[in-house]
Amino acid sequence: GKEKWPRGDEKTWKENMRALETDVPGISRNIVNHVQTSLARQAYNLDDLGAYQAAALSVRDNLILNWNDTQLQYTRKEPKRAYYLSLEFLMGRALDNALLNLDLKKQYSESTDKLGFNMEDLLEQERDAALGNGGLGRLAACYLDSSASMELPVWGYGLRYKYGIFQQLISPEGQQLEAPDPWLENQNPWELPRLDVQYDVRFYGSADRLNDGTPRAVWSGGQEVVAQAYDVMIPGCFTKSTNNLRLWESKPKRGFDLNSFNAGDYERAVESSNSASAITSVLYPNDHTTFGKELRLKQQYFWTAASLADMIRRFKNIGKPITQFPEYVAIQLNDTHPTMAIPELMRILVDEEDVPWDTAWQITTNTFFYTNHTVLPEALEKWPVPLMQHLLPRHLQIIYDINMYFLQAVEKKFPGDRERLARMSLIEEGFPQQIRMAFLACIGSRKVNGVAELHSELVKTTILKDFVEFEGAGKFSNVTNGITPRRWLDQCNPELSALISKSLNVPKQVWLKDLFMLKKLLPLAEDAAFRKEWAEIKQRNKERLAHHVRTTLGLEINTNAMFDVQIKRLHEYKRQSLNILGVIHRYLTLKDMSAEERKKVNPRVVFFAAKAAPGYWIAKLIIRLIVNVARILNADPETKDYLQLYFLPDYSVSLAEVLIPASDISQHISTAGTEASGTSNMKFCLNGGLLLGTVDGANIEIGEEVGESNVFFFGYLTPEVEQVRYNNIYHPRPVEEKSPALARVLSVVSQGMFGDGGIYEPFLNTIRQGDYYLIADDFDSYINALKMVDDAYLDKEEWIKKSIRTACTMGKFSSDRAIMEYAESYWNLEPVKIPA
Ligand code: OAK
Repeated sequence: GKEKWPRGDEKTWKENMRALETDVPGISRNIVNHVQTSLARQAYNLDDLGAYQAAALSVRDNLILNWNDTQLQYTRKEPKRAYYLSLEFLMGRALDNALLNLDLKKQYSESTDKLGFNMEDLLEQERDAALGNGGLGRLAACYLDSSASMELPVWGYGLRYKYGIFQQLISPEGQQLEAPDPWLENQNPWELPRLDVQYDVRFYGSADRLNDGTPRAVWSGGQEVVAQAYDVMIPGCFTKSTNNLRLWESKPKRGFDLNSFNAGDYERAVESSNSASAITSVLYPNDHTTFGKELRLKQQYFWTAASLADMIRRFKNIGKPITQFPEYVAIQLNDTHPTMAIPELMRILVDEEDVPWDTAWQITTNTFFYTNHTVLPEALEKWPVPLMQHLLPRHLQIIYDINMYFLQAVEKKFPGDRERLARMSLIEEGFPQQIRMAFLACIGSRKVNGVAELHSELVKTTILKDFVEFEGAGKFSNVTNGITPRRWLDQCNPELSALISKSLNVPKQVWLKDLFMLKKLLPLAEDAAFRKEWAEIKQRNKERLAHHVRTTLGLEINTNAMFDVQIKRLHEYKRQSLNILGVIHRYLTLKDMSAEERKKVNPRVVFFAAKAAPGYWIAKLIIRLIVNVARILNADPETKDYLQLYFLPDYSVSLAEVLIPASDISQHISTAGTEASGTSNMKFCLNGGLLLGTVDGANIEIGEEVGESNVFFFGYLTPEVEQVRYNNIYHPRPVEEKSPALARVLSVVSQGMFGDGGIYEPFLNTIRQGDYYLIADDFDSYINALKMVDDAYLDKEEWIKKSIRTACTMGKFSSDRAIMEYAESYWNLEPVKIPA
C-alpha cells in the first residue's frame, strides 16, 4: 500500500540515504571514515587492532543496511517466523564470515592493502565470540548461518554473557587452569545495543490464584530486573537476507535501590545492582552435567521471559487474535534449557491475556518444538521444587496444573497403571522433589526430535519411551545435524574451495549453497593430476598448522607424518582416554622394535585439544596424563621421529579452523550409543580427513554416505553395550584377561613412566572397576582399527582417493539441508525474498 512519509522533507531524506559500499574506493572511504570519527585516530597512529575495528565497523554498516531491508520486508509481509532459543551460540569470529557472505572478500583485501594493512593480520585481531561450550552451541551458530542463507525469517535468542567460555591454561604439571574470557574488552563492533528494547523480568514474590472461576493468578512482589537487547546481525551467504541474533543483558531496574540508599546502606544498594547484573555475567562452563544452581535457573527464566515478551509484542503489532499465535510463530527449543518458556507462555496467556486454560495449552503446544541433544542421564535437567517455589512461584503452580491435566489423560488411556503415572509425572519423587524438564519440554511441544538417526531412535526407546506409547510415534522424529560449508570449508580451507570451484567449473556462489554438487567430483578420484593437487593442498594445510603451532607454542612439528586429530570437550564418554592409552601402546610398541624395524614405521603426529569442565576432575586428570605423555614422547630420541604428541591448549572455533583442514585422520570414538550426533566428524570429512570412529551418532550416517570401505569403524555396537556394562559390574574380568596390551599400558602408567604414577590411579580405577565406558572392552578392537589406518596410509594414492571420496559425499551434512527440514516439516516456514 501507499505509505505516507512519516516526517520532514521526503526528498532530503531519500537523497541522503546510504547505499552499500561495494567497490574498493567506497570501501576505503568508509574504513577511513571510521578511523577518523568512530575511533578518533589517524593514519600515523593506527595499529592492526584499530584497522581491524575500522574495517569491522565498515562491514557492519553494510550488514545494517541489509538488515534494515530484511526486517522491513518481514514487517510488511508478515510471514510466519521461527525463533531459535539457545542458551549457547558458539559463533567464533565474524569478520571473515561477513566478508564471504557479502561476497566482498577481494574488495576488502584490496582496500586494506592500499591502506597499508594485510587482511590476514587484521582477521587475527578479532576475538572469538565463544558464548557456548561445544556441539550444541556451535550447531546453533551453523543454523543461524543457514537460516539467513536460505532466506528464512528466523531469529536467534540468547544471552549476552560478559564472559564466554573460560580461557584454558595448562600448568607445567599438566593441570588445566581457568582464566576468564573478557571478550568484550576491546569493544564488540558486531553488536548493536537497542536501548529502546527493554523488558522487566520478575523473580521471587508470591502468586495468588484469583479463585474467580478462571485459572488466573496474580504474581507480585519480589524483585524486577531489566532485560536489555543487543542485536547481532547474521548475514546470509550471497543474499541480502540478514537475520538477527538478539542477546539479552541483565541490568538493575534502577541504578541502585533507592530505599536502602536513603537508609544510608550504600553497600546494600550496590549489591542489589550487582545481583541483577550477575544474571548474564558468565556462561556456565559445564557440558552434559547439571548442578541445580539458582543463578542458572535465573538465567534460563530471564532469557525465556524477555524473548517471549519480545515475540508477543511483535505478534501483537500485526493485530491478529492471540489464538493465531502458532500460525505466525514457531519456537525451537535447543535442548531443555529454554523449557521455562512453556509455563511462561501459559502464564502470559492465562494471567495476562485472560485466555481459557485449554485454549492456552493448545496455543502453547502448537508453538514449541523440542530438540534433544543427549541421552546421558547426568545431562537431563531437573530443578528442585523448593527452588522453583522460591524463585518462580507462579510457574510452579502452572507446572503442577499442567501435570495434573496430563496425568489425568494418562490415567484415562492406561487406567490403574500407577507405576506408569509415577514414571511419567513431571515431578520426580525424592528429597527434594524435582521437576523433569525433558518431560515438560516433550509434552509442551508439537514435535520432538533427536539429532542423528540412531540418537532419535534412542530418544524414543529410552528416555521418552512412555511418551511415545502415550502420544504416538508421529510426534517423534529425526533431523540429522549439519554444518555450514561456508565457515567449515570455504573459510577454513580456501585452497580446497578454489580447487572444487575450478574442477566443477562452477563458482562457489553456487555449490556452497548446494553441497550435493560435490558428488560430481567423485570420478576425479581416478584422475592422478587432480589427486596431486588435492594432496598438495592437504600438505599445505598441515604446514599452516605447523606454522601456527611454531609461532604460538614454539614447537616443531614433523609435517611428513600422518596428522591424527581428536578435538572436542573432554568427557569420559568421548573417550580421549582410549586415544591416549592407544598412543602409549604405540610408544611401547616402538620401543620394543629395533632401529631398523622402526624405520619402516609410518610417522604419526597425534593432536588433542579439549577443555574440561572446571569441576570435572577425572577429565582434568586425563588432560594431565596427555600432557605428561607428550612431554616424554616428544623428548625420546628413539621414537620422536615416529611418534609425536601435542595437547594444544585453549581449544576454540578459531583453532578448529586451523586444525580441521590439516587432519589426515580424526577420531570420534565415543562408547556406542552415547554421542548423540557429533558435528566435527562432518567438518573433518568435508575437508578430506578420514574418519576413525565407533558405530555411533552421525558417524553411522557418514559411513553410509562415504561407503564403509572409506571409513574405519570399531568397537561394540549400541545394542551390545548394556550387556557388556552389566557383565562389567556383575561378572567382572580383570583387564589382563580382556586385553593384555591394555594391561601393560595401565601398568607402565601406574609405575610412573609419565611421572608420579600414583596420581593417575583414580582414572585407571575407572577402567579396572566397572569400566562404564567400555575402555578395556573396546581396546583391542581400537588398536586393530589403528593398524588398519596405518596399513591404508602406506598406499598413498589409495588414501588420497579415500580422502576425495569422503569430502565429495558430504552433501547431506550441510546445515542448509538440516535447516530446510526444520523449516518444511516442523515450522512451516516460507523463504522471504528481499528485493534489491
Ligand atoms: C550440552 C549440554 C546439555 C545437553 C547437550 C549438550 C550438547 O552439547 N550435546 C551435543 O549436541 C551436539 C549438537 O546436536 C551433538 O552433535 C553432540 O553429539 C551432543 O553431545
